Amino acid sequence: MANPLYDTLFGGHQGKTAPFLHLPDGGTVSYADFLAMGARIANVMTGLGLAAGDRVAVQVEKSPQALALYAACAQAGLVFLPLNTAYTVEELRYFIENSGASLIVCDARSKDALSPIATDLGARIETLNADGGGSLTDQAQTQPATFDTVDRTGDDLAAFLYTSGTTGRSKGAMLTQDNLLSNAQTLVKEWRFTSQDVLLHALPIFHTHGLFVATNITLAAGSSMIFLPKFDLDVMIDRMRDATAMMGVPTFYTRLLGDDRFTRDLTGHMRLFVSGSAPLLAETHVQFEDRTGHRILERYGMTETNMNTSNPYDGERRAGTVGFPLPGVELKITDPDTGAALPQGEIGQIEVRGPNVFKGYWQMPEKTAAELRADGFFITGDLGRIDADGYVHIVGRNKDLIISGGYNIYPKEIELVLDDQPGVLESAVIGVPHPDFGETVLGVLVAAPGETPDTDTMMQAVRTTLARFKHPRDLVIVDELPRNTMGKVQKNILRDAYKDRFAG
Ligand code: MLC
Ligand code: AMP
Repeated sequence: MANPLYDTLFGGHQGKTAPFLHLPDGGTVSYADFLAMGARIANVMTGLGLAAGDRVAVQVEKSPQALALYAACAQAGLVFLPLNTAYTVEELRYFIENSGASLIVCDARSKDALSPIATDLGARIETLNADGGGSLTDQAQTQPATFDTVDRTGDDLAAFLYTSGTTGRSKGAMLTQDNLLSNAQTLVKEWRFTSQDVLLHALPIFHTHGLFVATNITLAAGSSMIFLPKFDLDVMIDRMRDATAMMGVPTFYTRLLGDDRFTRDLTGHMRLFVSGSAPLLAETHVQFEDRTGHRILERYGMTETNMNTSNPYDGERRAGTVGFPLPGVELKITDPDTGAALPQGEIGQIEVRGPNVFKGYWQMPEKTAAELRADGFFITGDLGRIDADGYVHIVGRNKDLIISGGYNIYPKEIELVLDDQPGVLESAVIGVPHPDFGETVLGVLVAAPGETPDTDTMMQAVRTTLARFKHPRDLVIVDELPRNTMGKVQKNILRDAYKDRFAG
């Protein structure tokens, strides 16, 4: 027996003294030390009584120890459930309860707030702080640096990532070992990663991009990462000279381009710049090439599928497109009403099938059936077309979703909070263009008859309920919302009316 994910991504680096992580203070963490850290944490978790298949809910800052917790889960056969550090306690309660997590790992600052949830659920709670300290790593120190890897098959679950739904309820996307492994191995080949690469890593590690793309590729290639806690423009520019590749959301690229220190000279040695998670404006692609001589490689992925398409490493990286389906991934454009495949060139919904496609939503068979067809095709909710040369273009979304700085925001979730506020009859939350975040959130409200809702009170309610990145940047009060003959709010009319609200 074996454990394909652990054996392939981690186990092969046993005893290797080469660096895996380059830290902001100039220090490094070798592969061997990283694996030892993971094994010690795996010993702690099994000592707490966790067994294969149990979920570990994790809301911690980015640190080598946080990444070692991911390695530990893989080695012990536990399901890793990373959570955005911006989530409020109210948001976390749902994820923890829904997943039935056996262990919660959080920053010491959140322990008091999360302990009642752990008690209700009969879950353990341990801490891991931004500096790597905490009860989890304290216990790990006295544990053996080796751990007997738990047997798993490629079809066993490796991770849950929660993704919001159009009804406002989040769904736990179940990702198997094979989903993660197949994608990492494909991307290493497609993007030509080798052990010589050094990836500039400033993405969060609680989402697909920073964890399953950037980190898993590094592990699969045996390369190393400059592991930064977050995107900081000065640090990015400072460390660029030590890197060979960078991955980022479009905001990374627009911020870099906004700085005069970001030059052809600074980037001359770089091998690859990858963008994804949100649309990269063709204009940004062109400006980037003018400034640096590099063409950004844009790819397209999702929580449920990891990466689906990529522009070519060799060959034309076409601005405004997401390239071709990756090897092993089938992609078709279908009629949203009938599901029938559309002729080449027509716009329809994007469906994908392949070893990268998730197993379904945790304990939500109806939602799974609605999006994941019996024949294995997943309905992405994105609208696109394939041009005459085979490049996939994403032209819009068939789902009510805002993507701000690479974070997904489901309007329904915010509308539910706004509608609940005194003096509000109804609300519509829309995404409008924003120079830094690509899109940002605007709340449009209708007052109840004779009422004048207080927008400050409303923002206060939003703040206590929802993560900061979901907060509307502004609230506007209108007489009525535009509706079609079926009574459905026409958000396209609102988006058009407010498209210049945050113009740069
Ligand atoms: C931070 N803020 C945001 C925000 N990020 N608001 C809206 N959208 C965001 N994305 C808040 C901060 O809390 C802060 O609040 C204020 O906005 C300004 O913060 P900032 O300092 O300018 O932001 P910063 O911390 O620099 O973060 C911006 C960012 C970050 C773009 C660097 O959001 C980021 O790293 N995004 C990457 C997201 C990602 O990894 N997505 C991948 C998903 S996987 P205040 O209170 O100070 O005003 C996926 C699949 C795939 O989509 O295909 O990859
Ligand atoms: P998430 O569920 O957070 O992983 O977000 C996935 C969504 O991000 C996709 O369904 C797309 O709408 C969007 N997305 C990811 N990459 C791109 C891209 N390169 N261009 C446009 N949209 C993208």
